[in-house]
Amino acid sequence: MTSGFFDAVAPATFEGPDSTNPMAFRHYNPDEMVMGKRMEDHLRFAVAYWHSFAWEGGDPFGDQTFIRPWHPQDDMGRAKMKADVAFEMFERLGAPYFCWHDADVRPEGANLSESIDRLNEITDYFAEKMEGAKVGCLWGTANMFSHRRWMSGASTNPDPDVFAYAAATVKSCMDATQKLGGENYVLWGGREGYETLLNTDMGRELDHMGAFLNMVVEYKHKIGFKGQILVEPKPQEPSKHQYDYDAATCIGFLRKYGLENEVKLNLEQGHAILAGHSFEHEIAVATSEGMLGSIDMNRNDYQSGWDTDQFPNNVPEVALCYYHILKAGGLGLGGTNFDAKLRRQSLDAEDLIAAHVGGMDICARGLKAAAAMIEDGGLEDALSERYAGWDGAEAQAMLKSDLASISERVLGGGIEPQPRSGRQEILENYVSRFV
Ligand code: XLS
Ligand code: NI
Ligand code: NI
Repeated sequence: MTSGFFDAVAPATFEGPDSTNPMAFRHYNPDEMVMGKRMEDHLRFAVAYWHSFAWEGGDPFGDQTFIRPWHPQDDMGRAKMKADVAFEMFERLGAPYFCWHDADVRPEGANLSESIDRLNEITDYFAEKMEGAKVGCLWGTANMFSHRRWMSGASTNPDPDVFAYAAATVKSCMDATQKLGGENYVLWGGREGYETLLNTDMGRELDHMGAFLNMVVEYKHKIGFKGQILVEPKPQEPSKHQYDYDAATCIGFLRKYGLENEVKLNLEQGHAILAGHSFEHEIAVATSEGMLGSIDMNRNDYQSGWDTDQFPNNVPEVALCYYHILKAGGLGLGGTNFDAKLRRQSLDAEDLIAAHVGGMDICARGLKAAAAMIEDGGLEDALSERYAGWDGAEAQAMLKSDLASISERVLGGGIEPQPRSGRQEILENYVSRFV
């Protein structure tokens, strides 16, 4: 028996590029082979439990707009009803994965022990539903930013009791992620930062965050968790400044605390925009360091200055992201998570399905375009040609040389560099042929 929530919505199926059915996939065809691999296995889509089922449609100027049968979310019975609906949606979409925080799957308990009991109870319920279903857990995480106890940070809190509470919370969420066969565990530090430097000892807080992450890695090995540990950069919001500012900052942090071989990055388009980057840039930074873990493929509005978490709708942008991902060998254990929410006026069950169908389709189209560019090889050829000078033995030797000898060679040999075109417009025109 189903919950009935989606009864009025037809199941999403693949109908091909010419379909005019708004609820059908035109590009996402899970079994279609792209560069020798099933499309589903490239994209590894995940639904975010928090935005799709727990978020109630509030914004800073108004509260709840969504009225769902599982509201208010303060009761375990209704948490199970929410899970029933969530798993129905995963199946309808053919979504291979979902992601969750402790706070969106269970109501907060009177104390940590009750909160953990509830987390265990609801994730046991998930585990039952996952038996025989095709959906898996891409990642789990702890919400250490909503409750007032986290207002001054979790691992970076000036109060050691909050650090301890955070450690116990993350342990419980890692245990639950492992129980669900999760392929990754994510840490996003929305309150790991500051509101004002007047009350903040930044060096000390960073040391605490580094120590905390080392404990997470130690615990991963202790319990034999086979997944990846990922941190998710975001420069600000909700804090004025967050320490995990962007991919480059996170990589520096991981190296400083000896975690560069243990922790990778979960990158999000909206966070890239807030940091003044493109998503493509963040992905290129991570792949150039071998540290791409997974992606949150939700976009920001370019004007609002908030993390608006909209479903992706821009094929050229998405295509270039997958281009870098494919070039780096794919998402591996990571996936494409829609950390995306409906607009608060999109009230209907149909809106929820349509949003995911559209997002999945845009990504599929982007992936196909990216694969076509890789197979054609035009961009790679242009790169090889641009850097060809470095293939020579003399150029390579120079990298191990020193300023004085190089200077001698330049002055003695009369080296006179001749500028060459970067051919940007030609390359942009090339990309337009595929997207
Ligand atoms: C918030 C983050 C969050 C993480 C998981 O901006 O994107 O949703 O992905 O805590
Ligand atoms: Ni976000
Ligand atoms: Ni995210």
